[in-house]
Amino acid sequence: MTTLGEALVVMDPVSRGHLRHVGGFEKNLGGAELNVAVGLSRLGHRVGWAGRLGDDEFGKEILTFARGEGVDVSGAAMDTEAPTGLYFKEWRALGQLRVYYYRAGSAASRMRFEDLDLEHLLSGEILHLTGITPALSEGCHDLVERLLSAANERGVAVSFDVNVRWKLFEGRDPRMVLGPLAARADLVFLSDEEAELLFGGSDPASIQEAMPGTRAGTVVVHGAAGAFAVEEGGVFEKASYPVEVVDTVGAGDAFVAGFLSGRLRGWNAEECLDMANACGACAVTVPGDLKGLPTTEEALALMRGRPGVER
Ligand code: KDG
Repeated sequence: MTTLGEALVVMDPVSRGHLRHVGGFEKNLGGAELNVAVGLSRLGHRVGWAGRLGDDEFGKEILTFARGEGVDVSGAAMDTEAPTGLYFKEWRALGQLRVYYYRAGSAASRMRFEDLDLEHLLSGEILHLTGITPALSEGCHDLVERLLSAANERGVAVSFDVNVRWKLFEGRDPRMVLGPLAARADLVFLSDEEAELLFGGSDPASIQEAMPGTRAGTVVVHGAAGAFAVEEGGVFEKASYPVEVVDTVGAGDAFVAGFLSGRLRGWNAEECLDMANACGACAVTVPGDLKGLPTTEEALALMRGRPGVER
């Protein structure tokens, strides 16, 4: 399967508090779609990530890292005129997280539909996109619309994680941009708040009511307590795994990777949700957006109640 989106350098502060008081940062990598690709690769799947990176040190770092993780990056382009995007995290009092993006005008924001290798992108069973890409620029919005059409026409299933990033919308209404895109995906992932925003409720009944107006065969809503999936066959629910939370950023991507992994293995909705919850739980126990993404063995150990010491 394939994904497309912006990969970023992530600057994780070494201490909590306002960034003006923080003395140093740990350089990590992230970007929702890259996180999903790495997650799927660690779970043993063949996966490609496509995007546009600056032809700079950070772009080269991302490529090398993704290759090392076993992700096919042949769909990645390098831009000599625009940089790789980055963002800073700030952990405020009471664990409140703020992010500061430095990605306006980034290489990824200059992606265009005309430059895509459609054969490559649509060669898998599933194409995974998120609501971050259309928020990057008009060109990226156009790209996602046309890529969705191409996938729909060719019968490639589209997985769409709504992933609202308010700071990227700058006064535009995310509902107007993301609602029509989500309605054309086959599999839609939303957090509780995103379900409220797009479907008018985060309970199964609200989703069931709204689904006939969309193409989606499966809608998955996830929150801290657990997740449910709505399909033609009914509503399936799974509680999340209680773990020690260190960093929640990237948990949604780990969840998506787990669910898609289940799908690719031909599992039913309950089994997919279980895998998704296990992957999300593993991810939040490690700092960084993608460092805690588990292998199949790690996820299964949690699902079977056997995480522990290995000697
Ligand atoms: O889901 C985690 C992502 O949000 C993070 O890795 C960075 O893609 C990112 C974004 O746009 O915030």
